[in-house]
Amino acid sequence: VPLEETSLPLFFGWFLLPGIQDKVRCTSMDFLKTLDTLEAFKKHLPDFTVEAEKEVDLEQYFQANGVLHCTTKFCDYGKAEGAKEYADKPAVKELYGSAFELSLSALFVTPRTVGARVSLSGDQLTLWPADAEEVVSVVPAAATTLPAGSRAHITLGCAEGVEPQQTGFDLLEILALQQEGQEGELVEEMELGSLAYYGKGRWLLSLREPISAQACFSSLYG
Ligand code: 2AM
Repeated sequence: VPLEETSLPLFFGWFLLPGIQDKVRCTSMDFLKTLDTLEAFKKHLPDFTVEAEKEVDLEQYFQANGVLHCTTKFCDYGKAEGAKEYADKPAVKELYGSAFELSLSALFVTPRTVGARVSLSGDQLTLWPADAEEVVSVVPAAATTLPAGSRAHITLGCAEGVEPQQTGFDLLEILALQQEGQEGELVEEMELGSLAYYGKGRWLLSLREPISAQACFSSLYG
């Protein structure tokens, strides 16, 4: 009996190949290392952490775990809504095990998560579930105004006690602000790109050169 007939995975997604995982981790570390030394970051530190700390070491603050990936559909072994329908989609079956080039266009940091925004191509959007942005209770603007694929991201780290799915919500929140016309306060031109501040401890670094990341579309049973 094929495995897919007995159970569904924890999630489907694109899993970064080992070499590019190292590169993305290093880029993210470099960014965090620089960010927490910037005067602008120190100025907004009270937005970032509730504790009356003078400094924060961002590399320590976020915990990374597991293989870097961009979740398409969280199935929770079949318990999540739409899991079976997703697994049965022709595109999912056809492209399972195929290689893709993901484009990482931005890095973002909030008091809860650090992640990379993934800008999906038309091809890649065929694997994107229609309901991914329907998180009205968490980010009200997301479902109505943001295009499909907006939530696509790679979680690079979470603060203690924060669930990984928070990374997607944090990204949607920033994109919803942009959609409303809030450009963010341009803080600094960094080597990697331009850094903008969106209030409440939310930082977005738009990469000058998007990172092209080889990834395999697959699933994790965990
Ligand atoms: P992430 O995609 O933001 O990193 C296993 O927990 C993986 O599934 C993680 O990568 C996690 O978050 C994602 N995940 C967990 N719960 C989820 C949910 N309810 N919706 C979407 N993705 C979820």
